[in-house]
Amino acid sequence: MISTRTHIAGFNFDNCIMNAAGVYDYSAEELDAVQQSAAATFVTKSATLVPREGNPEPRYCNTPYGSINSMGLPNFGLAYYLDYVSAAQRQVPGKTYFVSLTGFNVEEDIALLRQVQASDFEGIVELNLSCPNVPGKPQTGYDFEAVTRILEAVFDLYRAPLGIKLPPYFDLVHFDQIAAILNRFPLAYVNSVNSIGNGLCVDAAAESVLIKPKQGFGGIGGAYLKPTALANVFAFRQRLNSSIQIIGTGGVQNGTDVFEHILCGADMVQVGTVLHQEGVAVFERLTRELKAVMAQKGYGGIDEFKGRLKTL
Ligand code: RRO
Repeated sequence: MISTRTHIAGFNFDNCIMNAAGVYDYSAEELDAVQQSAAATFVTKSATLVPREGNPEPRYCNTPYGSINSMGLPNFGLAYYLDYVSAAQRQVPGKTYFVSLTGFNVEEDIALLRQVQASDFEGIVELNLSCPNVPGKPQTGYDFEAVTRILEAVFDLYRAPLGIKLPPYFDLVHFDQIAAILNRFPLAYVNSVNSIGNGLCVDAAAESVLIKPKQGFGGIGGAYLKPTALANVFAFRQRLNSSIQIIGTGGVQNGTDVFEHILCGADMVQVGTVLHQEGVAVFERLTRELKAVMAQKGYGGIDEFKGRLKTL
């Protein structure tokens, strides 16, 4: 029997594939669909203190090699997602869910975490430090002093399982620097990577950008992202304390891509663009394809190859 079981922060999951924050997780209907699929579990859309409409449309576009988005954090507000998870916890006891949060400053991050603490939430918090699409606001994950300040404040308050979603890094020195900071904190996991921020996709026929916000600049997802995502997973696995797990996100289109993320060190793999394109049936396909790769290689579980990428 081939198993794709995994564990994050001491919680067990029957599968190692789930949605990435921001895809199929905006509304109760979308979250219901993920719950009814072969996905391990769900993470909610990154929630803010108050509901947000997000950026003007068109704000998402598929491209030949992936996608560009500038959603601008549309969400129903944290209370909505906590209510949804609370009901899910009652309906399926023993199952663990992720809630993604993002504040616009450290005070808001703390207020969001206090709201989580005041609820009956029993799952894992993912703090998004990497939204690339809020006009006028840089990605927190590129400001290492801000990351330090936020994590100091967060862990002064919050001791339940918490991971962070990071932007992609592109320089080995930056991996050294950010990993040294992260290793000071009791993080459950690091999720690498968010979309590549502020790419630009062009419609040559129309001589136009594809999306409306920010003059067409947006986060790049899909196949373009895989080498960068794998580099981030592998670089972090080499640098982070072994107690900090890794969720690999970026560029997954098939079971071999999931296998590659795990080989580089991912404990769980999230899918965004391909989920947006194919819908929740993609979880069954990816799981079947991953199992086929494992069967062909003679692996019975993901621990047999996790983090075992060979270098030359
Ligand atoms: O909502 C978005 O525009 C968005 C977010 Br919060 C994020 O973390 N990553 C992304 O590509 N888009």
